Amino acid sequence: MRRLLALALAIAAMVAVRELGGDAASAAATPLALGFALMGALITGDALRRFQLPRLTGYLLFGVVVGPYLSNLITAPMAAQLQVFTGIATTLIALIAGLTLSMERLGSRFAAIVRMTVATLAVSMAGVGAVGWLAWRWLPVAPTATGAELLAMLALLTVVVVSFSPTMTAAVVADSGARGRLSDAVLAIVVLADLALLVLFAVTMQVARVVFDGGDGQGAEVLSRLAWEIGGAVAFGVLVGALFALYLRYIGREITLVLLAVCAVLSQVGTTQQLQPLLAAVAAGIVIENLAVAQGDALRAAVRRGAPPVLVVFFVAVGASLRLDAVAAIGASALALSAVRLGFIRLGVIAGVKVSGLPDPIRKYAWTGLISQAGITLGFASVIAAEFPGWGNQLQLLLVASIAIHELVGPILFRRGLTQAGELEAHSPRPLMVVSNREPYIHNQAADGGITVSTATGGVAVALDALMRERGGVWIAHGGGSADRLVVDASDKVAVPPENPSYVLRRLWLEEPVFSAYYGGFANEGLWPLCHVVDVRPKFRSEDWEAYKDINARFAAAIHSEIGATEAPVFIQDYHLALVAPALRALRPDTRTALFWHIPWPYPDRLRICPWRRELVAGLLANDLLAFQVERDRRNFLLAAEEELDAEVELESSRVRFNGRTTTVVSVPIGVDYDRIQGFAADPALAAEQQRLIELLDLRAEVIGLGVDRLDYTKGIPERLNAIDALMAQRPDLRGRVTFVQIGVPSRSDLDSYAAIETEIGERIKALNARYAVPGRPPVVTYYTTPLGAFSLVALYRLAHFCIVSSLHDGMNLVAKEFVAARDDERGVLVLSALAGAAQELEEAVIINPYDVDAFAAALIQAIEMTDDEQVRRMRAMRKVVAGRNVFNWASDILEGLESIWTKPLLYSVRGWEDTSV
Ligand code: GDG
Repeated sequence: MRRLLALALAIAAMVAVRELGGDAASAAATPLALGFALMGALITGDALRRFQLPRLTGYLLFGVVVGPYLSNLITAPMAAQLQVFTGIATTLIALIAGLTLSMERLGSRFAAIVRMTVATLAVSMAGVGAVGWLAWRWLPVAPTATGAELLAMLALLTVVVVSFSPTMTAAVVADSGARGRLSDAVLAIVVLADLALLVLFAVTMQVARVVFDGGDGQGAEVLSRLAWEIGGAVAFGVLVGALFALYLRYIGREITLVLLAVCAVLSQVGTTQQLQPLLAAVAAGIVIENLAVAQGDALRAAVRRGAPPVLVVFFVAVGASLRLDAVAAIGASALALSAVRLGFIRLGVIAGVKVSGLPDPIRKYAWTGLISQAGITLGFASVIAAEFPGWGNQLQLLLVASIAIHELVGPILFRRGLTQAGELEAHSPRPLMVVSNREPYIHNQAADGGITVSTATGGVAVALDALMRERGGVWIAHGGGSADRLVVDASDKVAVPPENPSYVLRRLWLEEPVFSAYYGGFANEGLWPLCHVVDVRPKFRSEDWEAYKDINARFAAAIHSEIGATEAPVFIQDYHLALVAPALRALRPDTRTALFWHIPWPYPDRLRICPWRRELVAGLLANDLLAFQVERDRRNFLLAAEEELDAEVELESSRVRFNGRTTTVVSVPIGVDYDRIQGFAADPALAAEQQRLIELLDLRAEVIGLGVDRLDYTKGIPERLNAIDALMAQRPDLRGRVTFVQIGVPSRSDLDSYAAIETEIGERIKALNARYAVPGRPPVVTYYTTPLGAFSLVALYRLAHFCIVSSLHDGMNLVAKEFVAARDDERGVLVLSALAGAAQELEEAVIINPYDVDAFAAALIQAIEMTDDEQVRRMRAMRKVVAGRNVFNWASDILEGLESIWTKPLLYSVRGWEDTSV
């Protein structure tokens, strides 16, 4: 019923529009008519999308079907206004085509793409021209023509028949969400080819004018007109583009509006001054794209906002102007022409790939992207018809009929080509290359001579392993296990996971003393304390720096040798590998890399401690995407890029331009594998494991507190012990009733600073236990330094009444999130340092300052005495955050961000968690 009512309303409105359009009030009716066309076309486009067809085919079909009725609906004054609108639309589309041609993105491939374009054009034009010559007398244009006249007509026919549609190509890519080399290359080829064809068309038109209108003594005039039409258009486009780029850079407001105004100017000035408006628009687009690189995000957002209605109207108009009657009248010739065109384009692509060396998907599928024809071809045809009414009209009819075929078939075939080349979103993601210092599987020699495999502990390694199992690919890491060499093949690879191999682990053998200088030295005695605000002096030694550079270069060489033809994106982990990207780029300029910096980034004054800070910042800027844990780190990095390198930083879009490259810098907080932890929590074996832990750790106390840390001076363990000391001093009634379990896994113990903290913690715990011992009751602190399995850890998290994370400075801190993920009973209190990244997200924790002993002790009391209701309220809120941003969201935000940097709008936004149900 409602649908019928809506239909009746729509019909009534259309009639009203028609009435309005008849009189002077037509100005109001035009937008209304436009609105109806928009709505109808959008619905048709959406319907076709369900059948895996491009939306724009829907708009076209809508235009074809409704076209004849539109001419009834739209009155003459309205049509004139719409003409202006479609003028702007066509120019915007040409401008968008120009915007796709980024020299930076195409980089080293640009020369290859130019060669490919030239070869494809040369072969297709030669082929179409030759067949046209042979078949001329059968073509319904001017069969009896001979000599110069025939040549001029043939030349025009060839240029127009071969021409392509950047708009349709770009629209299919955008509509299908395709990304990859094929879509990149096809877009560039189409734009470059059409630029060349626009010039050729202008030249050929001048020749035709001389031939048909008598060219005696007009040589100079012809040349000057040509220079004006082409040179003037390019110059005007470049000027407008440069002005707009300046506007973007220095003002940057209301960009969508200004963009449309720029298109109106290009279209109006172009038409009235006899400049080629489309050529000017493409030129402007190229200039804007390549001058305002850092403003790319804002620009793309503006295009995204402004383009859809314009595109819909454009395609409907094209659809409405399609002459199906022409197809019927001269269908055979048009079909033959299409077949010849397609055949030679395919040959051209084969030749192009030969001379350019572009990779496989391009050889196989590029031709599908070169079929569509639309605005530019129609434009050419109508110019010819207008200037040469006799044979020009005949030619136009023939061209329009074949355009109709290409317009309908092209997008469908291109979408299929993209699907088959694996560039559509629906396709399974591409293999991945993960690079980290530490390996996910370690083979060790057992005492009995056998070989054991252990997995790396820690949430990140587990999550990346899960990701690799799903996507496949190669993980490159240092082989540190005693039996690692025994299980690899001749190229140092082993398939993992051992029980069900699904990806490859490639091991690097990093020998002493270089390894220690790189790992223990530069990374852990230099960068680690540099990036954490703690009282440990960073040590920077030249020999460590040399080792660091050397080993980073070895990682890069391994990536280069492994990546082969896979074009896998490279995901680099952490501060050990800051210089991998520049070394890799020297070997392989167009690899896509992202680096995640797991620890904080120092503020500018602290960064200045590092003698090689500039090399570090520049090295990180060799990545396409650089991600930090929290906004504070991202900001500090952007400051460093500005202050140390004078790089161009666009704060809003987070893009940094340095050394001719652009890097997107984002903050993407890491999460935990929430579902896996939930799975452990629900496991029936959990109760037995808890019982085992109660006995192992002597957990008889009424209240259990918990801390789980690598023994690192950044984790604030002595400060935690200070607070427990203060608590026991202030509240003797709690002695013997509260036990605090500290799981402290030694790490980096061969460095002095770590050995010192281990000793200090051991002694402090002993002293505490002696001071507050209650005979017959459990100790104040139970200290356990053997690593536990992940399942045991979850069992322990669920035994605790509260968990303390008291880092002095921490990138994120996964323990805080793991504790929350494990508590589906919605009980337990998280006492969390404000200085850990996690505190920015887990606002409902009891937030402490580890340096403020008394307040810290008071927070412990608050945790111990917290009511059930309050525990539930806080835990619920925190669980929502942790569930909504799990480690897979983290990885896919980074990887999707990396893959879409060039092919999709650059607006990078981190997945929101607000709507997640827990
Ligand atoms: C860096 C940043 C950032 C600990 N003991 C055992 C065990 N663990 C696991 C925990 C947790 C991981 O180790 C420790 O992660 P953290 O985040 O707490 O700290 P870092 O090692 O310093 O990590 C840090 C992190 O990178 C990720 O980006 O959050 O800020 O410093 O997953 O569960 N795991 C097992 N047994 C143990 O005994 N199985």
